[in-house]
Amino acid sequence: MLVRFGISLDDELLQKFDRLIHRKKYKNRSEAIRDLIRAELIADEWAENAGDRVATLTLIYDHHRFDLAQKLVQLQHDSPAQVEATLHIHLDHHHCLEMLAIRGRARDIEDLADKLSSLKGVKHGQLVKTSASDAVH
Ligand code: NI
Repeated sequence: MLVRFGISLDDELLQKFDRLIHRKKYKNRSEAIRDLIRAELIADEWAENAGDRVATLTLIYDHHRFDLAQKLVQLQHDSPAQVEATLHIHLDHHHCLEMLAIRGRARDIEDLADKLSSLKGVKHGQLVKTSASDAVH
């Protein structure tokens, strides 16, 4: 069931919001507001450490770094979070890009992402926390 409701806000704030959603290619305010609400609900879901969560981690690393590939794999095996799939791309002579789909408890996923991202030779790590649960859609 679709429910309509009104929002009162400052006209300057509304102009800023309209410029933002135009840049982000939203067709209308309703869809933009729905996505903002979902993002907050997902953040709230992740704040609880109960239940299954799902995320992707993207890493860029220097594969010439001694032992790095082995450490990355070891940490994944040791984690209570489950790495469901990985995608590895040999970007150039020095760099690998790796994407990991991870499932598990929120803190276990964050802990694994922090450990992998902070290894020497890992140049960038970005964790995207998401959700497909009924609680947020
Ligand atoms: Ni590679």
